[in-house]
Amino acid sequence: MKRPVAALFSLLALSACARAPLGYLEGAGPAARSIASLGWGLLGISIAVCLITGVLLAYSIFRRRMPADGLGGGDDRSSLRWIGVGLSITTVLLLASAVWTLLTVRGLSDTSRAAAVTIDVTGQQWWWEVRYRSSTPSREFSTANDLVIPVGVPIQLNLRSRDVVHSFWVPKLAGKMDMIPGQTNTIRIEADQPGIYHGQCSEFCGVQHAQMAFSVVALSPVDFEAWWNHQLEPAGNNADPSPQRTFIERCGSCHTIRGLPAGGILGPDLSHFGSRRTIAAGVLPNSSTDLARWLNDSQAVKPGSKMPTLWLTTNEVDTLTSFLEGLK
Ligand code: HEC
Ligand SMILES: [Cu+2]
Repeated sequence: MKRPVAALFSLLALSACARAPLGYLEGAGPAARSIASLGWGLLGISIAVCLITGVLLAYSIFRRRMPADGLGGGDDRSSLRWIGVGLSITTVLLLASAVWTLLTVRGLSDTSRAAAVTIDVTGQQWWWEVRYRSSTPSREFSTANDLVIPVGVPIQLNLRSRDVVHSFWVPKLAGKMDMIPGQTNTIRIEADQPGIYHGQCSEFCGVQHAQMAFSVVALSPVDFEAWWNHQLEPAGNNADPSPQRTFIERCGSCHTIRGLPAGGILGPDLSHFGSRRTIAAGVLPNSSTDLARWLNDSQAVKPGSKMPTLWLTTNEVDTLTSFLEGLK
């Protein structure tokens, strides 16, 4: 490589290292942390192997020149010894990497601590259905795109898909796990600290794959308990009846609002929609203006989405917007 080009590359690499928000490479929970250590460890081993190989190569090139007559001069036995040394180092390093990887993977599927909460997450084009499980059926409920969890305890996720293969990934909390139609894959996540952790579908699943995001909101156990109890309350039946009627007629075939005779399952459960962070799996922030945009023309906001543009009147958009934003 020409020297200026090499210099440019080193500069770029250095500035990337200095400025990259390395935070996302650090785990915020036990699973992500062991994956991050493994990643850094393997990176370190790879760099060491490259350096050692480079140094030995340079050494062998410069140390001994072929005599002018071109005949040997090398010592066969010492060359063989070097090959032996090289092979043993490689074998040890590769074996160590493999064992470390296997131990990490085994640690990830460790179920010795009982899961505090079990959540079914079903991927669909292009949003996440989230169902909280309980041994008491009346305490179960569904929501979408926001996964709320308590901190400091393992959470069991049962991952499924309703259509094509998706992949569930919250980089700061755990590794990726595929969501496969007709199969249930399980994964554990755990957050050390309260906070919001970004998640994203990481298996191409159709035109809006890139717009299939979600959030994991980690709360203190007390806040989590309060949140769960609040979610169980029926919503929507205390508003005035006209938006309810519009909702049941225009939206009830696809959406559920518990407490109303609207039980569609093609789209997200909207019972407590007003308390969600985003609209349509992270496409828009959840505000009145953005909800009105979505209701006006969902296909312009998320082309190809399974929610058709419904050609509502301005009046219908307005009443539905304030009705849904009120469902805290
Ligand atoms: C044909 C089925 C269908 C109908 C009818 C329908 N929706 Fe939807 N809706 C969906 C689907 C599917 C999504 C998920 C879209 C996505 O994120 O890709 C969705 C998403 C939404 C969201 C965002 C939810 C979230 O958690 O992010 C809102 C709000 C919404 N719809 C409101 C309505 C309202 C109000 C009506 C009636 C005026 C309506 N929908 C009619 C299928 C439908
Ligand atoms: Cu996807």
